[in-house]
Amino acid sequence: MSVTRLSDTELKPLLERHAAWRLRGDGKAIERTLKFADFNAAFGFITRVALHADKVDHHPEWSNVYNTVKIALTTHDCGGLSGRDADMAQFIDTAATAAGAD
Ligand code: H2B
Repeated sequence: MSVTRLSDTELKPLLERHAAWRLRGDGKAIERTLKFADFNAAFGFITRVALHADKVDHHPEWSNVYNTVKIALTTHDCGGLSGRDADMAQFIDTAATAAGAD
């Protein structure tokens, strides 16, 4: 399926709306680090995001060490950021707040 890469003009409001996310150096991904109370809370969050990611067929690049989850969002199909990353950032921000993440 073809996915369109966001233009710089479209990228600006995305970054403003999702203040916890930073544009990666190469401009092809946004990144966020989340800290939870403990591993249980972190893994619960990971599980909810994973099930959603599989449902919408858009998968984060991430790592987990105990209560810390690092996430990068990018769209492989267009080699950069697309509306799918904006939608995923929105889902993650809501799930993170619900799970009490910093
Ligand atoms: N996830 C991400 N992050 N980017 C993609 O382009 C992508 C994906 N493409 N998950 C999907 C799967 C694609 O490979 C399958 C075939 O639909």
